[in-house]
Amino acid sequence: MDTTLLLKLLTLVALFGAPSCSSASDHLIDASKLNMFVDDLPLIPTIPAFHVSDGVPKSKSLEIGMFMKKWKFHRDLPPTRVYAFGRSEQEATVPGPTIEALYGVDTYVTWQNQLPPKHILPWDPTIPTAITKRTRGIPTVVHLHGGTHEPESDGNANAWFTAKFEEKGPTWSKKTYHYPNNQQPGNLWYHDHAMGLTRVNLLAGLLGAYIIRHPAIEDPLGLPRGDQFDRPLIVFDRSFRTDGSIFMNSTGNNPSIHPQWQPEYFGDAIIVNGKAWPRLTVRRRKYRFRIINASNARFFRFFFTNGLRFTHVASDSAYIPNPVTANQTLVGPSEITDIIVDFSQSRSNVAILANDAPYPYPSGDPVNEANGKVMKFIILPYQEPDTSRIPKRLLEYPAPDLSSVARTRYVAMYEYVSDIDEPTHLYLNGKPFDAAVTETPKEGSTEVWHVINLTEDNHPLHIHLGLLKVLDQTELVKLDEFKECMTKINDAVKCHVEQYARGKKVDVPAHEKGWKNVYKMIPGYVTKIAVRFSYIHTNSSYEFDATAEPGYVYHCHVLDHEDNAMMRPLKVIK
Ligand SMILES: *[C@@H]1O[C@H](CO)[C@@H](O)[C@H](O)[C@H]1NC(C)=O
Ligand SMILES: *[C@@H]1O[C@H](CO)[C@@H](O)[C@H](O)[C@H]1NC(C)=O
Ligand SMILES: *[C@@H]1O[C@H](CO)[C@@H](O)[C@H](O)[C@H]1NC(C)=O
Ligand SMILES: *[C@@H]1O[C@H](CO)[C@@H](O)[C@H](O)[C@H]1NC(C)=O
Ligand SMILES: CC(=O)N[C@H]1CO[C@H](CO)[C@@H](O)[C@@H]1O
Ligand SMILES: [Cu+2]
Repeated sequence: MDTTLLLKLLTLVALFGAPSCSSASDHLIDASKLNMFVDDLPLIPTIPAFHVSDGVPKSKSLEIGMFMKKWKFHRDLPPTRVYAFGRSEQEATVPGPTIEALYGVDTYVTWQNQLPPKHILPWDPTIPTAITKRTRGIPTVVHLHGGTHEPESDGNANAWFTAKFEEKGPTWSKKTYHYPNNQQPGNLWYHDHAMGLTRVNLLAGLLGAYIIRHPAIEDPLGLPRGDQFDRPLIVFDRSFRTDGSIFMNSTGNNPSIHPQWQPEYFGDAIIVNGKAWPRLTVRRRKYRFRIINASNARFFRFFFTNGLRFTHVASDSAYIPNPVTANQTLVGPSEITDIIVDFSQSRSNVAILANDAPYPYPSGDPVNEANGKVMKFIILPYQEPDTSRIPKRLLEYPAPDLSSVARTRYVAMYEYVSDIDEPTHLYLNGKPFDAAVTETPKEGSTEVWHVINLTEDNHPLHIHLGLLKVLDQTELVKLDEFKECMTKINDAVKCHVEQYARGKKVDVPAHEKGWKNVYKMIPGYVTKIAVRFSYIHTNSSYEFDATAEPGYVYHCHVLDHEDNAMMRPLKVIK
């Protein structure tokens, strides 16, 4: 290390304090030494997001805090310090309580930051980051992922706040967020979205499920219902030290540029609903599992080791028109897959839910014994009556009207490397987050975006507010030539993208053909998506002002990429 670099690092340490987990205590747990399937799958507490008075559902205001507490991730692990959502410190859980909202009934949430000033994980002040000026405190802000709501309640990355709202980011506008819940029923989740801290705040535990139910149209479908048979499974990966603490490397891959940031976090233990490789005893009948991939960067390709198949009924955001039965499913970070598993079809009394996605996906290391297993289902031996069913038709929403596309855009994904060939940062369209907004869709319009992945990774692209439908995925031929042009002038039209987007076409999997809010962008491909800036279940316009400040964002949902800084503003205009 040269002396200027050393000085720079020492200055940073002096400014921000030594990262809480320095190498001296980095004794990692070997995840493969932990016994699997020894903890029961926890039943995550639910919070109804509405009141019922005289049989009529009414809107509700909730206060939900973020607390530091200890959490047992595994029978044989010491308690782990985490950040947890809950109505009180005692109630708080990892993942946070599942919020159950009702279609058409407003929910108001005051998200309260109750965190002590010093972060339990290392972070990096050299990437674009929320940094407090006057006080100490951990910036947080909550985004309801998949929600159709006003910009002021969207959890803009710069709308962060510290404990007791003592200090606030530049786009902070209100304490109480308003979720109108008047979109299509489906699976959402809430999580931290603070500038440059999202990866560490989620790693610490700030995430939970949010379900919008519309009983009038969902109940007739006859799918499995109730807390026991309809359950979120929130899956993420973590590594631990022998003292139980979460391990995140405090040394970056380019420490002279970014002392701590690394391009992808991978943990070796797979956690479901807050327990490492849990087990669940199930009856021989159908269950619905809403699986949320809340990993920073790990993709999962789920399958059952005993060959048991499952049926997709929805993805993130919305139901699909017809059920799709499969034996495996690839779930990218922040993607949600909503499946029915019929354990009466199981030939054995045990089914292991496993994962075989390489990491980073798709060209990284193969899974090992530890991260290749997810959880175990113990299936009771006797058949039992099951009145739930999987109907032939689910809920269908109109396809995008491609004859009236308002605008075509190109979104190119770039990764930049240092002279030691290690990634330093990633940008969309070659622009940092704080460059002037370039994506300004008209409220009510449908656009077509060509997403051009010029990197080696698969990036799950997530768009706030707008819903997307994948149209096609086409391989780029003569990639080096095209990339050279793009690297020079960063203009897909002038670089004649249409002359390069002529390679293999990859089919969109049947269960991902519906409306989504995030999709995996294959490296070396152009993925064409229709993006709709209106509701999909009705032709009425938004019931809020989507054009208000601070606007929305779109970004890669590999959290380590999003933080540095694969995120751009998105401003809806009239
Ligand atoms: C932490 O990251 C540094 C830099 O990439 C690497 O050399 C080191 O092996 C990592 N430590 C662990 C425990 O993974
Ligand atoms: C979860 O999401 C991460 C990043 O968003 C992705 O890398 C990972 O593959 C996903 N895992 C599963 C099981 O879907
Ligand atoms: C799933 O089915 C396909 C063919 O239908 C087969 O090629 C694949 O090996 C199966 N995967 C698993 C995990 O059983
Ligand atoms: C919305 O408009 C389209 C085209 O005008 C029409 O076909 C459709 O029935 C309308 N949908 C609803 C829910 O009114
Ligand atoms: C356009 C481009 O550079 N694409 C890259 C995408 O990722 C693959 C590897 O998965 C690379 O080979 C391509 O160069
Ligand atoms: Cu990414």
